[in-house]
This record gives sequence, C-alpha cells and structure tokens, in this order.
Amino acid sequence: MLVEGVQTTLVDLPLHRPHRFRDTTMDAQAVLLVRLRTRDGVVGVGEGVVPGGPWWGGESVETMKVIVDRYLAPLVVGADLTRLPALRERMDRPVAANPFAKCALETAMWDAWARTLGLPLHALLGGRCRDALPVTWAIGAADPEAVVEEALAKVNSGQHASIKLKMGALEPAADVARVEKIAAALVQVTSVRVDLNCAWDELTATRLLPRLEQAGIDLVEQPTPAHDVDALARLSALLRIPVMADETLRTDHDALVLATRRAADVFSLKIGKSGGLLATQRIAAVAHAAGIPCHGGTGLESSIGTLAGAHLMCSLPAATYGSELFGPLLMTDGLLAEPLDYRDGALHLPDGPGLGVDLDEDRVARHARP
Ligand code: MUC
Ligand code: MG
Repeated sequence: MLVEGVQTTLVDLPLHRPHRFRDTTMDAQAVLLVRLRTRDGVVGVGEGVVPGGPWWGGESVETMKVIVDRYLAPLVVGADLTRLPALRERMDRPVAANPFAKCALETAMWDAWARTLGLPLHALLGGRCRDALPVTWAIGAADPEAVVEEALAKVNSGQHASIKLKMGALEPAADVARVEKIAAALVQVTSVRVDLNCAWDELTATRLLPRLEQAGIDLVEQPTPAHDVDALARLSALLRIPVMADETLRTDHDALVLATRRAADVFSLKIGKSGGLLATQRIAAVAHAAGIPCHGGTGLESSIGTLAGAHLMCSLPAATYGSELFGPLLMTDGLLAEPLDYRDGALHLPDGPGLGVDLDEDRVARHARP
C-alpha cells in the first residue's frame, strides 16, 4: 500500500448566506482538496479548511497548500500507508504547528488505506459507537429578527435539535441584549448555545454570562482568551450551564490541563485544529478518562472534512454531546457525486469504503481556482 503521489487543489464553495464571526464575515468557504494516490491506483481524499480565514488558528488554505505540497507530501510519497501513525509523527519534525494542513493530508491517508481494505473508515478507527450524530445549526452574528426566523425554520424542518449563536461582533452589553431577545423567542422550542470565540475578558464574562444563563442559554463556548485556563475554570464553577472549551483545547496536553483543573464541562473536538484524527483520538481518550463529554465541532468543512470528523466522532465513546457538522448544508454546492445523509436531525454515516463518498470531478472543476 505504497503512496505514489499527492495532488492538492484549491476550491471555493459559495454559501447560502453570509456567516458573520467576531471580526470577519464569510460568503464562501475556501477548501484545500487533497488527493493521495497509491501505487495500486486507489485514491484517498482529504480536505483542509479554516472558518473563513486565518483568524481562528493562523492558517489559511493557501498556507496549507504550500505546507502540504512542499514539506508534507514528500514525507509520504513512497511510504507504506499501514505505517500511518509513524508517518503522522514524522510530519511534526520538519514542520511545526500547521495542524490544519497536517489534518488534510492525514485524512487522505486514512481514506486511501480504508478504501484499499474495502472497509468504512470508522472500522479502521476501532468501530462504531453510534451510526449518526445530532447536528446543531450555527447562525452568525446577525440581527435578532433574522436569527430567530432562520432558527425557527431550521428547528421546524426537524433537521436540527439545537442552535448555536455566534457572539463577539458587538460591544458586550449590546451583544447580550441581542442574544436575550433571540433567546426569548427560541428557548421554549429548542436548545440555544453561544460561542464567543475568546471575545471577552474574565471580568466581562463574570458580569454578563449569568444574564445569558438567566435568559435560558444552555451552553457557553469559549468566552475568554485561549491561554487563560484559570478564567475558564472560574467561569465553569460560577455557571450552572456547561462551559465548552474550543480554542483552549487543541492538543492532548491541553486536554490534560483542562481536565485536571476542571476548567471545562464539555470538550469541542475538531480534527483540523488538533492536526488530524489520531491527535483527536488522544484528546478524546483524556476526556473519557476524566468523564468529560465531547462535542463534534466544525471549521465549516465541506462534505469530505465533515465525514472524516463524523467517522471519528461515531467511533469515540466520549462523543456524547452531539455535533455541529452542518458545513455542507450552508454551502450551495459540494464536491461529491451524492449529498451527505442528513435526516431526522442527524448526520448518518455512509457504509461505503473509506469515507464512503466519491468526488464529482465536474463539480471540483467548477469550483476550482484557476
Ligand atoms: C467555532 O469557533 O466553533 C465555525 C463555524 C461556526 O459557526 O463557528 C466556527 C468555529
Ligand atoms: Mg468555537
């Protein structure tokens, strides 16, 4: 199962509507598509994304392409895929950081390996704990009326059992007033969570998060800066509702610190921010040992990255806090021959070999950058 070559392609997938974060708004998702071919002619696919640009983790699809083409691909060409863990470790020597780039290539390696064996990826990851994942729908920092209208449409469609609201784009008190207005219209019909992407200092969070709790918000994600584990610990102790770590949780070392200090009630797992499936498995093992439930987070992947995350989340005992793997539903088109199976409020795993899906080369060509 020797690797013959690696090819990368940049594509841009339009969104149904703009998605507004703290400091940036995206109306298309840029994706680095990775295709890895073995000498037996099997092609594995992977993808690299960040949520709308380098604001989240410092990487972009453009940096990922350079890192994969010039530094990572030469490490795996000619290598035996059954040595994937060793190959993945080897990537960390010539290339520091760059977890999103490493995840894109590692995913293609897993897909090629599983396809060669004729097995679904989840089987290679240890087998299934579940066949499907509930999918939270996330809404950007828009006006309350627009947010409530979209949220009710999603909830009433039966496709989503919970809503995540992005915060941080407005001045804190105005943002809380905006979310209180939205919550008043939603919390009787669905679970509403908020994600602040590290926007507030601890004093602001201590003052304002109890108001969100009072308004019926069910979970608070990453209210304070990524480095400040103590602030998360104090806020987690202050609030009855769970605090979920996202930017603070990238490695198994972070997981150990967060678990030891009881600084997070839920872990947001994302294969991109952690540098792939293997590294994310290690984080989930720490969570399992500490009794901390895990949530399937998103970087707004298209279908390939979404499925890679879903195969992993369905194989993890600790992954009991649902997911927000909604990316493909926000895009007006995808790269696959068949759409993913979103049904009855959940994303259902395909049974085919590897990721279980096939590229549509016409679609790839349609969205590829010149
Ligand atoms: C995050 O910080 O959780 C990706 C989509 C979204 O709504 O949030 C981001 C990532
Ligand atoms: Mg987040």
